Amino acid sequence: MTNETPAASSYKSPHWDIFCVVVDNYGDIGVTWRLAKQLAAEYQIEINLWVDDLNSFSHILPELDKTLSQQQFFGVNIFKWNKPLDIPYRPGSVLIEAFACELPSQVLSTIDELHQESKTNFEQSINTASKPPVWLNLEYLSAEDWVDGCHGLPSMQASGINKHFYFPGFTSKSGGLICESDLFNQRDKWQSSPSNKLALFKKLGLIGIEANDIVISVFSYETLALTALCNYWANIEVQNNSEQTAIHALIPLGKSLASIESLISTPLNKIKAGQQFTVGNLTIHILPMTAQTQFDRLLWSCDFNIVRGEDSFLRAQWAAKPFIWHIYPQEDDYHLVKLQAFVNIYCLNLEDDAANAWSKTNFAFNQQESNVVEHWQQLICAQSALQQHAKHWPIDAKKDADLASRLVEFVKTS
Ligand code: TRH
Repeated sequence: MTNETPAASSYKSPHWDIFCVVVDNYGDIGVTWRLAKQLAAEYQIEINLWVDDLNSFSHILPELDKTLSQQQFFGVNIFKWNKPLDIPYRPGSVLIEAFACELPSQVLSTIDELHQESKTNFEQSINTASKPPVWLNLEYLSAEDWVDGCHGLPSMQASGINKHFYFPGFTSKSGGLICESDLFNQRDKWQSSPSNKLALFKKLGLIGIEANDIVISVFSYETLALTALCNYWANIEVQNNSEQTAIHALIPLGKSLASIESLISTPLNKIKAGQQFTVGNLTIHILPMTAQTQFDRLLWSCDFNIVRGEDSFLRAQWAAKPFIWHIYPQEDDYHLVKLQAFVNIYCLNLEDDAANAWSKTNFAFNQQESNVVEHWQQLICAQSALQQHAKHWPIDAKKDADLASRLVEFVKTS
């Protein structure tokens, strides 16, 4: 170190840094953005969220200015993470790498320097606060059994610093689930009056939805199962030859549209937000992507939600409505193992017929099977049991503490 360069410890502050690489879609930024907002709002922690792709981020935070290298929303400092890093890194008390993203070399060398300083100070019995930040790798959510055994484990890095693996999960021994402290109250208040959902639909420009119509949100990847379901919903009246409640599918711009292209006879590149297509009993409404809080309210407002990935999957559970989870596909169909692990815990206290229909519908949807329609019909027969279960599930799943509060405790004891 030269005389001109101050010691790394002289920059140390109590803030937390969260680094996020947008690998694919919106899940990486979706999860880190939720966590950052909650830590800032509920724990008054200064959060620096470093994101490498502001364009993806702007889909779930429309106010974001993609050209700015630094900006603040909801009390969170958002930094554009250019490679190499062109904003100086100031070590804080916690350093979170989301989903094993590779941290910038500038960050790694700074914490290494802090570690060396703290070792020297310890050897010389000098009492300073020059410890490196608590370093965590925030992992993907899974309901698999092994999560409990791996949560919190340290991994010694070449520099001699421990990095801890933080695993979200559904058990008390895991890292918990992201859930804002007032979320369930807000949801219950919202759902207590149908006028809230109707006002939201109006605000979104959705025309023709009556209070008793069936409204289904669809945020999935491409799958033939969705095509089959939409065809079924469109033709229900014809098949049953009876008066049928109208069905509305609310579909944001994105991957689901490839699966309904044939149904509405409109090429993908001509489908725009705000359009509406009626096919038999089904009306498809095309939505723009909206901010996360509005997306949550949309899930609260629908009768059934089809969600995907990691974050919308959890938000569908918090919505207390029945849902299908289109899990992010992985090599060798490993996602089906993850799906089964979740099905096992979700169905534990669900009566057999409902559990069977729900599980089969989810597997058929994920395996692109057209017999998803048969399972869906069974699922509708078990609707009231499913709805009741969906209402209780969030309390069971959250347990005594959410992810942010467990994380804050974890940091205190690390
Ligand atoms: O976008 P995703 O498919 O992200 C995926 C998964 O997280 C997957 O686990 C991961 O491995 C992969 O990315 C790399 O699905 P997910 O996780 O549901 O994220 C979507 C985010 O977008 C979520 O935070 C909700 C948000 N969203 C909005 O804010 N507004 C919207 O209008 C919509 C449709 C979504």
